[in-house]
This record gives sequence, C-alpha cells and structure tokens, in this order.
Amino acid sequence: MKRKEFLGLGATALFGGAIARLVGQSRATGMSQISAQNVAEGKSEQTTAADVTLRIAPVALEIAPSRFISTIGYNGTSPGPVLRMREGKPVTVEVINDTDASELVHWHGLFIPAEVDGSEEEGTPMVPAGGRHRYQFTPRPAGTRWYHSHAMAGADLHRGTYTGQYGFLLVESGNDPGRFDQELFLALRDWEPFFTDQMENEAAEGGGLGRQLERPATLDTRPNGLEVTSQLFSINDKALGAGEPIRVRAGQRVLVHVLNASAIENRMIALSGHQFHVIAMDGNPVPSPKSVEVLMLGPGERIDAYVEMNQPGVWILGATDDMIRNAGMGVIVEYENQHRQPQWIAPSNPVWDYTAFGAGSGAARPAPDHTTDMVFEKIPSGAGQFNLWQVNGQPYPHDREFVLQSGARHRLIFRNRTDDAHPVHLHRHLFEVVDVDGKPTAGLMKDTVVVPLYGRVTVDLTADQPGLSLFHCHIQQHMDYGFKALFRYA
Ligand SMILES: [Cu+2]
Repeated sequence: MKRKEFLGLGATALFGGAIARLVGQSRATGMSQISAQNVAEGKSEQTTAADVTLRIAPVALEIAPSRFISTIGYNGTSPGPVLRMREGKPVTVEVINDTDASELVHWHGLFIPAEVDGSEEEGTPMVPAGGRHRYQFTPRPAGTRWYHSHAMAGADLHRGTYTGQYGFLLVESGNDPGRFDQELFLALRDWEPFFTDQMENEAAEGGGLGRQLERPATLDTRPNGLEVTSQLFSINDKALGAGEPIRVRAGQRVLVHVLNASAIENRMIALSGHQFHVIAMDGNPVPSPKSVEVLMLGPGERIDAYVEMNQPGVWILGATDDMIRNAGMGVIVEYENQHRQPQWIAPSNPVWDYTAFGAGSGAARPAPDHTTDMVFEKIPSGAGQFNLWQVNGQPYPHDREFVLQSGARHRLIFRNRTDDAHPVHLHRHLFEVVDVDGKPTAGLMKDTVVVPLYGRVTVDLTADQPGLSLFHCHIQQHMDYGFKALFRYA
C-alpha cells in the first residue's frame, strides 16, 4: 500500500470519529495567557521573582478522543501560554527544565542580544537538564512573535521543534490593535513525525509554482535520502472536529494570529466561505493590507488577519490539502444558532504571493552597500541516509562566518537550487523583501521567508544588531543537517 492510500484511510477514520462527537476540553481560543506586566509567577529560592516562568516538561495531548500524543510542552500545555510583553519594558523569564536533556528557548523575531536569543550557535547558554536558567531582555519590536525550542534534534524526532515546545509571544506597543470582537491564536502542527524516502507534493502546498529561476541546467539524479513527514495534524492541540468549535456571531470581526509551528512542512489554509484580510506578516504591518482566500506559511512564519464573519453557517477552517485537513489540520467555525454539518469548499484560487502585500517597486529604497549570494543545495544521500544541505558549497559550520558591517545596508540573494521550498530565518533582524522569483516589491518586513522550489528571493537589511546571528532553514531536519550559516559583525 502506498503511503498516501494508507494516510487516506487513517484520516477518514480519525475525521469520522471526531466529527461524531463535537465535545472537547479545550477551545481554540482557550490557551492560557501570561502578561509580563502584572504576573509575577514562579516565586522561588531566587530573590527576585521572574515576570514569566516557563517549565519544560513532558505532556500528553489528547488531540482527538482517546488519541494521545506524548511530547514535551511548556507549563503543562502545548502550545505554551500566550505571552504578552510590553515593547521596551525589560522582562525576566525563568525557564525550568524538567527533562533529561539540555534545552534552549528561542525568542523568534526579537531584536535581543545573542546571549539571550536562544541559539547555541550564537553562544546562548543551554538550560541544563533538570536545571534552570534566566533570560533577561527588553522585548522589541512590537508584533506577533513566538518562542520555541532551538535544540538540535538530528535523528531524534522527539527533540527540538518536533516537540510541543512552542507558544505565541505578543509584544505590544500600546497603540496596536484596531477594533475586533474576538482574538484567535491558531498554530498549525503535525505530530508523530517519521522518516520517509518519498517526496511531498510541493505544488500542493504552494511551494512549486514559481518561475524556477535557479533550476540547474542539469538536475542531480543521485537517489534521495530520508526526509521527515507526518500523518497526524492539528490546529493548536486538537485535530479537526475534536475540540470545541470556534463560536462566532454574524457581523463579528475576528482577529486571527496564525503560526506555522511545524518542524517539517509549509502549509496552505483557507476558511470556507470567508476571506482573510491580511494586516501583518511575521508580526510586521504590511504596506498593502489585502483580502485573500488562502494563507501560506512556512515553518516559523506568522500572519495576522481579520475575518469578517458575514456568512452564517458551520464552516471548516483548515489545510487546503484534503489529505492534511482530513488527517486533523482544521477547526470548525460555528455561527450562533447554526447546526448543520461543517462545510468545506475548496478555494477557487489557491495562490499565495508575498508581493501582493508589498508597496511599489522599491525605487525609493537605499541602494545596498554590500550584496551576498547564498546558494542552497542538497546532496542527496541515498536510501537510509540523511540528505546533506549546503550554503555556498558547504554545510554548517563554514570556515568563516558571513560578515555584516555595522550600520550598512546588506542585500542577501537566496538562490534555492533544490527541489524543495525552504522557509529561511535570520535571527535578531528583520529584512525587507526586495524580490520574489523576479517580481520586485517593497516595504514587506519579515524574519522568515519561503524561498520557492528552484526559486530566488532577495532581501535587504540594515545591520544594526551587533553580535552573532544565526541564519537557517526552519525545517528542523534541513537545519540539523547543514542548512545553517552564522553571521558576525566586522
Ligand atoms: Cu529547508
């Protein structure tokens, strides 16, 4: 039996059973929240109380009735609590590690020093097994950030971002949100990852539709090695139909924060009968807010969008890929006094284009002082082995770090010469997307961007965060097997 057929059967069983019982413990909106301004949790033997305490420990998630996932979470849950911090106000986060492996918490999207950023490569100290560690930093900039484990996993699929160690982090400036009636946090997840030698269908996830400007004249025909995949999915901690529905009323405006917290794959989602009015990407306001039918997010990316609830009914919000959605990546949106079967309508135009949210051609942008090409390649390793990933002809670590000049404008050209779309992330900086597959844009500030299959993305940044900064693919296996580079300041 082929993998897809097997998955189809499992998915039907899971979906059928779950839909029959629309009862669950946790709402999609029911994550606990910790505000760093007024919660002094975790009074301990330390003299000063931390603003936030995170306890890393094993947790069992009932993602569908009697379907338990054993993983590692924060404060007894996964996702961890929604952390709310005030921009510019120093915080102390105490991390207690109740597992038998050393850990790191990375604060994704913040301008904070390397010593607290949560990257071993940058020199952040580990939180020892059975020990504790304090992170003290001043959160900025404002926006939807997130926090997650940055531990290496290698061949261990129970480590790093394969686990439930992640949560939303909102840095608030005090003048952010417009009017909304409900705020939802939706994290896309996969569970029980395993190794496979079959490639995913990239086009289905929006990763293979580009112009392929970097497609090599001669393709590498060596046999592919192992990749990581999954057959079980959820939004937050519930598979489709297993949790309580998101309850809305006609006329409401709902603010959704979407995060792809997967370790392994880009995802496209839609809400049947509705559009997403995208206002921010990776927490940064977009120059041209726009309503779209689908959202595409690589691992690590976030999108903030409004949804106008103007189509009374019972709908499915979930992955556009039937197999992925039916295997759990979805949630039911139920209008008041509506009781019919949840409806899924496939989006008519499932296309994602970053540049639609930018403004102009970038003619007004300062010219870069320095340009660096970053060529991504895969070394297929054959049956039973892990593929190796290279940046500029070498897997991490490089003989010399990539160098940034303080105060200068740097242009990075990501050249993806692999048959996979990669969500690449630069720590401790924001970059401006300049060009996607030959299409110019401006004003789109991000910390993670998906470089399409055989595609090319150009970004500019101002080098103003001295210290080491890690660059990597946010697909855990790619990162662990070479797809990393370290930037330092001259
Ligand atoms: Cu990758």
